[in-house]
Amino acid sequence: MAITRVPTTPFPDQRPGTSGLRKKVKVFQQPRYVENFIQAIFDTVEGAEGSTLVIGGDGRFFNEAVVQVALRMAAANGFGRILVGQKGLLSTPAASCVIRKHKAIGGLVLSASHNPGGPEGDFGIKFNMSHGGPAPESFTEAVFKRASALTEYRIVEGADIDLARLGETKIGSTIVQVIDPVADYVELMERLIDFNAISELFRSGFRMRFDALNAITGPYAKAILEGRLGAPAGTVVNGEPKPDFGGHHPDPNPVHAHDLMELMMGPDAPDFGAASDGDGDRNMIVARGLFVTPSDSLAILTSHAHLAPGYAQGLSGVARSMPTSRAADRVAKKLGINFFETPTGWKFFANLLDAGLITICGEESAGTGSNHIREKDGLWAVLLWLNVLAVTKKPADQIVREHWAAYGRDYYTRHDYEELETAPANTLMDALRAKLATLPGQRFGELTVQDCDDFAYTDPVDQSVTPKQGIRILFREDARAVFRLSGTGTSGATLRVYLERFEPNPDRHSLPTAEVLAPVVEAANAIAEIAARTGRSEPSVIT
Ligand code: VG1
Ligand code: CO
Repeated sequence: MAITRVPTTPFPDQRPGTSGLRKKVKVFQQPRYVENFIQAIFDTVEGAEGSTLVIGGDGRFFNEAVVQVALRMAAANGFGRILVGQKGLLSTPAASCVIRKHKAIGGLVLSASHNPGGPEGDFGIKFNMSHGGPAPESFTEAVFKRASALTEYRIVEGADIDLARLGETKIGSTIVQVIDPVADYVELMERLIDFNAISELFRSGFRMRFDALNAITGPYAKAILEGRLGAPAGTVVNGEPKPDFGGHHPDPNPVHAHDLMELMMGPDAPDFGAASDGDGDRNMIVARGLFVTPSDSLAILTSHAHLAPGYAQGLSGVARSMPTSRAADRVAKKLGINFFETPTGWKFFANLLDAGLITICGEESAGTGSNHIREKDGLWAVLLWLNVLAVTKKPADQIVREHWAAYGRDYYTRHDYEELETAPANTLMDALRAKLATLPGQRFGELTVQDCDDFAYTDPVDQSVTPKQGIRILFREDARAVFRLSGTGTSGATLRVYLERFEPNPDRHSLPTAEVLAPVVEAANAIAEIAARTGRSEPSVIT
């Protein structure tokens, strides 16, 4: 086998963000761009020689071409065995599952997740560690450093591998094994979730719609919901993964999954609605006539998880990202289990999961997961919900309302200002930071600032400190506003403003969210001077 050492020069912008390196497809298509980044990863992985590597992606445009390059580079870099999903496909949770099950040293997951696909859309590459989870910042920073000084990459020249056929081939002495992307994942779900109870539920006439938004979860959802659990054919819609997601924006929220929302809010709504994102790690849950916020979903799953076989022993603890509402905190308190607040991004949960400090975790951005893998897991969350519905025999909206009655309701919304110019967006955050000391006691409309800070996280396991993870403003009226800049966007800057207000009074649990949160929105806009500093009078997306 001839290994070619190709001379290269570094690209200055290969610094991974919240979840891997995410750029426009056009950026990744520059000659040597993909190769450089993959080489920087391989140079950073310790013990690559002879070890097992997992490769797969969400099937978006450019996926297969990058898989082929990654295979030939992995062989040139001495990996012993490569497990690659058939047709180059693996959902993010399935990749995490395969890495753990087959004791791989890590995996390359090709995805820009919830970002749009197609030649004009986004692409991404992330590396997951041997525990199956996203690489921590220490690793991604080392990759960035390496990429910034790279002088050559290694590749084996040769024909493309046939990714359509399951089975083994070789590149030099490296074994390439094309695996069924769904099988290991289904087997794991079967151990955690009560498949019999859910089958019984479907047999009794329960109806749901799962909208895969033409992204990766289609084959997984079809295999499990329709194949194993007996849901009627057609339960999964938009189930074919497409390179451009069929024009869908594969972000499962009420705005981008509008067809599902319309159905679930209409007179012919089935019992339950769900959707997932580009790479299958996010979930959207909709009851009949009621969207379930991801923050509420995390709290509800925390209080009901013991109904599923995988969690029958109870939970050790729960963690949520800082901008996620405080609903899960109250459940943790009631159950007397651990509770942690982490920065945004799944990589911060891995240590807590590995150390057994938590069993379940989630983010306001529609990510929920548990210790079964080290990624968030869209379909798992949907199956756990179905398990809860099957055991309690209650409709989903009733479960949510009962939860509010028991714990109070956290009204929640997120305002995104997308594609801002980078400089003013940074200035907005800096100005906000600068005035933190003066805010407590100040009144904005009907709210008064009680406390505020710039969130810094000390990992309880390895004591690493991650500063500047978002600005939190707490109001005396039990409301909160959080500001941070996105780390997954690919053009300009995106400002995220997270707004919430706690309402303990059950008589006030059925109000329109926008109405309850209007004073918080107003105060947040005034404090951050959003309109003046961004020139925008409205957010681009409200979820
Ligand atoms: C966003 C979400 C964050 C999530 C990340 C990756 O990050 O806010 O909660 O973990 O996307 O999700 P940011 O930095 O843009 O706010 V996925 O499904 O795109 O991998
Ligand atoms: Co995702």
